[in-house]
Amino acid sequence: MLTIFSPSHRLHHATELKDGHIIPCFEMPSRADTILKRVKDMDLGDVLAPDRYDVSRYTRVHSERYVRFLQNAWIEWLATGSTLDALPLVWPVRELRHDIEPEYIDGKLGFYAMDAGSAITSGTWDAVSASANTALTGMSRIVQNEKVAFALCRPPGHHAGAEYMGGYCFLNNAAIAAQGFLDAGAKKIAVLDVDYHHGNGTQGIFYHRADAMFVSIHGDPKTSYPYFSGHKDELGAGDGYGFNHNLPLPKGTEWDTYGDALDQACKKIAQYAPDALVISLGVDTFKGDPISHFLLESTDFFKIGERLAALNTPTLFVMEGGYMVDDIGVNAVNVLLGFEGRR
Ligand code: OKP
Ligand code: ZN
Repeated sequence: MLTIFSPSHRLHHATELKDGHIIPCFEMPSRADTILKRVKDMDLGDVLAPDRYDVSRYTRVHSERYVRFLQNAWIEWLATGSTLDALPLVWPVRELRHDIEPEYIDGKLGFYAMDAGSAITSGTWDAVSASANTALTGMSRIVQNEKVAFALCRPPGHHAGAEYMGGYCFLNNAAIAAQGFLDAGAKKIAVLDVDYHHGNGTQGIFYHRADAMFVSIHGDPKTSYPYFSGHKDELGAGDGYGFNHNLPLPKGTEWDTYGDALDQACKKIAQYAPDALVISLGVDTFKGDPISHFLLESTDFFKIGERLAALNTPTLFVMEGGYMVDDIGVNAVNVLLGFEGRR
């Protein structure tokens, strides 16, 4: 299968707060490089650079003012005299005002963020736009009759909502690609999110819509990030009611339980019969992942790919999380090899 990859991902390398210390983000450049190396070592197929796309492709799922914020944030941050990572420190929770965009960057950062895990740096815009373009290029190849493609996106996207960043995500690559399929003529699209963390951003973007089904298998939000979405009773709203399905699983989940949930998810998707399928591919479900709590083995990732191939639908894999840097190449590519019937 084709892989789409841009070295521009390296322009985003940020820090995060952990236990009172500022450390390099778990979401680091070596992740994508490790996966690319494995793609090449296993001869998965050709590796292409992404095409360029206009920001109007991103504003199909994000608000214009949010995309403008992402483009300008670093310059506005520099203008305050700061030179290190731009991190939010104040958020408009509950009864605080959500309707007025602050003029000052410190306020804007909180206004457009769900957490403090998504620092903006000098290269963030270039990296996140290349990441979205990577997903769009994979989508476009499938529209041109490729059966499957792997968008090796970094930074990831599934926590980014219509108007917010969070969880290392800025532009929602999977949602931008899914909307791209619809704009290219697809009538129905499904996004299946197998990252350990609930894809709150993708869910929110399509929550009111019947032309995009969102299904997610993830750590129960009662005990896992992002904590405030991903429960079973989130079924969609309005026209979108019945087109959103969450399958939260407890910490410590192993393949048997995971495989059952994957079967259920695939059944929902098969009933929906989408014209194309987008997989938010996180491999942080691995037993050794430093920030997640499932116990999948490297060989289990083949089985995920095999199950997805059985849906017999044009499929775009979009890379999301996975933080055990040495193993993520093997685990991510095992899904793709499983999909191709190679193992
Ligand atoms: C992004 B993706 C845990 C901190 C959690 C954010 C996690 C974002 C995960 N100690 N910080 O879904 O893999
Ligand atoms: Zn994750």
